[in-house]
Amino acid sequence: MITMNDIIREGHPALRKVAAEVAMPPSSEDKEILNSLIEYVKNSQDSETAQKYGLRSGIGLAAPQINVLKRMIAVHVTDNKGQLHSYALFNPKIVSHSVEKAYLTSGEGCLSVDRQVPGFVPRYARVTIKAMDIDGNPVKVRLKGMPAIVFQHEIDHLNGIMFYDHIDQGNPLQPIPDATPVDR
Ligand code: K2U
Ligand code: NI
Repeated sequence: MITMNDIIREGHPALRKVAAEVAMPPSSEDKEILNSLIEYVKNSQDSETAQKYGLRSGIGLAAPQINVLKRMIAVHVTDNKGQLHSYALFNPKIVSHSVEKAYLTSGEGCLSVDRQVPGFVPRYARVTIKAMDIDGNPVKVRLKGMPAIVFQHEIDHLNGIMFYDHIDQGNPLQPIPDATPVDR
């Protein structure tokens, strides 16, 4: 199982690289890696397991964060209507998005960043994602709110982008004009 020792931290060059597409159909090794990502996110949200293994709670994780430069992400997050969005995906791609922006009012964090970085992160309010599931079947999901934000944070990791790259350093806590605030 993945623990915090397996998660690389900012400064590690892999966090600034572009990850490679995963060949389809997925190999058993790639399926195991993807499974370990979703297992981490679920474990980290189980207080007993998180405490036992010292896991930092996460709602998403991308393969580059465990030094695997392949396009794989896991997301396990409940939206503000209480609907669970749980995905383990290969080669996710934002195929369309709203013009409208949104941002998490609490700002964002990252399992690979051991410090608070205050500031609002502009994201698309709604995204349509195409990807392959763990068995190599095509998936298409339309997301808004917190799940949309998490997917954008994780897909950024596949392109070597960190959440704070999007923050307006001149005025980090300036609410983003014409954007929808999203509460956790
Ligand atoms: O990719 C990661 O490092 C996991 C991130 C995911 C994230 C997505 C969107 C906005 C913030 C973070 C976090 O560490 S998960 C921790 C967390 C948990 C609940 C709400 C926000 C952040
Ligand atoms: Ni992150």
